[in-house]
Amino acid sequence: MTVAGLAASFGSGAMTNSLDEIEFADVILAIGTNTTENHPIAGSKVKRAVRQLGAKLIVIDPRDIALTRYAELWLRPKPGTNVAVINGIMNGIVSEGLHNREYIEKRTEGFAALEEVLKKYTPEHVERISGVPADDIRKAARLYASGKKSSILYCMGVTQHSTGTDGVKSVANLSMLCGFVGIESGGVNPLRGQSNVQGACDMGALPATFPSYQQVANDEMRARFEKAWGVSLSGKPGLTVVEIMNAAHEGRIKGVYVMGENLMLSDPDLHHVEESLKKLELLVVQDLFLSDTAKLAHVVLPAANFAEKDGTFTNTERRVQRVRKAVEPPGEAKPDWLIVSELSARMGYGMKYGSPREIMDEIARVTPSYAGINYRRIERRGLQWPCLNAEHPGTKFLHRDRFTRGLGLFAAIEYKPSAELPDGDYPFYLTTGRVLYHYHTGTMTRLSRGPMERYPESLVEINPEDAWNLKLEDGEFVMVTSRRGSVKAKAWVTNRSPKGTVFMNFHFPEAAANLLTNPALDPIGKIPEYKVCAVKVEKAAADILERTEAPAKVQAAK
Ligand SMILES: Nc1nc2c(c(=O)[nH]1)N[C@H]1C(S)=C(S)[C@@H](COP(=O)(O)OP(=O)(O)OC[C@H]3O[C@@H](n4cnc5c(=O)[nH]c(N)nc54)[C@H](O)[C@@H]3O)O[C@H]1N2
Ligand SMILES: Nc1nc2c(c(=O)[nH]1)N[C@H]1C(S)=C(S)[C@@H](COP(=O)(O)OP(=O)(O)OC[C@H]3O[C@@H](n4cnc5c(=O)[nH]c(N)nc54)[C@H](O)[C@@H]3O)O[C@H]1N2
Ligand SMILES: [Mo]
Repeated sequence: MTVAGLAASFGSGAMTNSLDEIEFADVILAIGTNTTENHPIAGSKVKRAVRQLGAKLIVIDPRDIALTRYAELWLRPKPGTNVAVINGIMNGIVSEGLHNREYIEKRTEGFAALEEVLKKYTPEHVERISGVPADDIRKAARLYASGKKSSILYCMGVTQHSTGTDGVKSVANLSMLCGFVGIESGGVNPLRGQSNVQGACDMGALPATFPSYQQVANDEMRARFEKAWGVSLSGKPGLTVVEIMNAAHEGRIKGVYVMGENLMLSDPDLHHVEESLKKLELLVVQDLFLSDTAKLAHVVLPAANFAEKDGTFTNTERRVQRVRKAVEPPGEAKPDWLIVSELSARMGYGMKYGSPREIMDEIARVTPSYAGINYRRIERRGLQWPCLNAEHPGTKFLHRDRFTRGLGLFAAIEYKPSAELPDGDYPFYLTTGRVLYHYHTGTMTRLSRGPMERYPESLVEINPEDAWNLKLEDGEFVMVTSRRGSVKAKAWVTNRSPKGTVFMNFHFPEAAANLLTNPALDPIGKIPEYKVCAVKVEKAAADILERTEAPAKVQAAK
C-alpha cells in the first residue's frame, strides 16, 4: 500500500468497465499505456482479444512498445500531443458523420461547444502538431467508430503531463461521441498502477476528499464524518506531494510523515526534493526498508509488507479483494493500520480497532459505494463497487443508464504544448516510465535476483539515427542533462525510441531519471509532467571504477 504514491497516479478516476470485458471488445484503443510490460493481466486480455477473437487494436504511443506488434494501426505522436491527436480523431468522426447522434442527444450535454472547437483540428492540422500522418488519423477515426463495442485503455502516457486532465477529458469525449460509455466491453479504462491505489483513493487518501470522494470542503459531507468519528474536522483541502515539497522548501511546512513512498527517487526534480526534505524539522518515514527517503528521516517506523498482514486491496476494476497474512513480519515491523492506530492513541484519539475486519465494517458505514461490502461476502471472491447494500451484487460496468452527474458532459478542449519543449540547448525530448523487470524505485525488485539478472542497470533508450549522429554505440555511456540535473547511464540503441526522443526508467538511484524531470504540474490533477521535458545527450566516458561489460541483454518482452 503506497499511500502518497497515489497523488502521483491520481487524475485517473476508475475503470468504467471490467478486465474480462476487454476481451470482448471489437475495437481496443490503447493510448499512453505500455500494457504488456506494466499491466500484464490486462495486456494478455488485449493479446487474446486480437489474436483469438478478431478485435482490432489501435495503439497511440511515441514508443515502439510490444503492443504495436498486435496493432492494426499504430499512431506515433510526439510526446505531449495527445489532446491534438484525439481532437483530430474526433474531427474525423464528426466530419464523416460517424458519431452516435442518438446517444449524444439522450445521454450527454455540451456537444455543440465541442463540435465548434473540433472544427480546426482537421487531420492535416493535427499532423503538423503531432507528426501523425493525416490519413492515419482518418483511419483511426473510422476504425474506432466502426466498432459496436470499442474500449479505450489509457495510463500514465495520458495523465503525466501538465495537460493530463485535458487528456483524460479528451478520451472521455471520444468514447461518449460514439456512445461507448455505459455498455459492456466499451468505456474509458484507466489501468490503475499500484496494487491498492484504487482503494487508497476510494478511502480518501487524497488531499481534498473523504472516503467515496466526498469533498472535505463540503459542509454537509464533512458533517457526516464529524458525526461518525466524534471530532471536528478542517474544511480546508490539503496539498499534493509536489506542493508539499515546495511548501517545505519555503518553510511553510515543517513536518512530513511519509508512508510507503520513496520520494527521493519518485518525485520530479530530485535536487529540489532533497533540499526540501533536509529543511524539515521532523521527517517520519514508515517503510519496509531503509529507502533513500528513510535515510533522511528523523524517525523510521518499520512496516509489515502485503504478505505479512491482513486487509483488502481494491484492484483496477474496482474489485475489493481480501489479502491474507502468509508470514510473520520480521523484527519490530507492524502492519500500517496498527502503527497508525497506536500513534493516534498516543496523540489522544483512541482508534480501538481489534482487526482489519472491524476497519472494513467502519468503511462500509461511511463509504456509500462500499456499503454492502464486508469480509464475509468477499471471503472467496471480491466485489466490485458501487456495492450499495448487503444484497447488492456489485457493479460490473459504470454509467449503464445514467452518468453519476446525470448527463455525460463533453469538454471542449484546446491542445496546449508541454511546459518545456526541446530547443537549441536541450534538443531532445525525454520521456520516462517503467520496464517490465522493475517496480518503481526498486526498493523491492532490486533485492530480487531474477529481475536483477534480467535488467541489472538503467538504460537510456535512444534511436539509431540519433546514436549515429552522436557517434554512439550500443552499450556506451551517455550523459543526459536537463535544466535541473545530469545523469550518466548506458545507452540502448533501439528503434523503440523515435528519433529525437530518449526514454529513461526511474528504477535506479545511481541513474535517477527524476534528477532531470520537470516539476511542472497539471493545474487540476496536480500530477507532474514526468512524460515530457527537454534534455541534451552527450557521449560520456565510462568511469574506470564502473563496470564495463557489454550492455545488459534486455529481453524486451516482445
Ligand atoms: N513492471 C512494472 N509494472 C508496473 C509498474 C512498475 O513500476 N513496473 N508501476 C505500476 C504503476 S504505479 C503505474 S502508474 C503503471 C504505469 O503504467 P504505464 O502508464 O503503462 O507505464 P509508463 O511506462 O509510465 O508509460 C506509459 C506509456 O506512455 C507512453 N507515452 C509517453 N508519453 C506519451 C504521450 O505524450 N502520449 C502517449 N500517447 N503516450 C505517451 C510511453 O511510451 C509508455 O509506453 O504501471 C504499473 N505497473
Ligand atoms: N520519472 C518518473 N517518475 C515517476 C513516474 C514516472 O512515470 N516517471 N511515475 C509516478 C508514479 S505513477 C508512481 S505510482 C510513483 C511511485 O513512487 P513511489 O510510491 O515513491 O515508489 P515505490 O518504489 O513504489 O515506493 C513505495 C515505497 O513503499 C514501500 N512499501 C511497500 N509496501 C509497503 C507497505 O505495505 N507499507 C509501507 N509503509 N511501505 C511499503 C516500499 O519499500 C517503497 O519504499 O512514481 C512516480 N514517479
Ligand atoms: Mo502509479
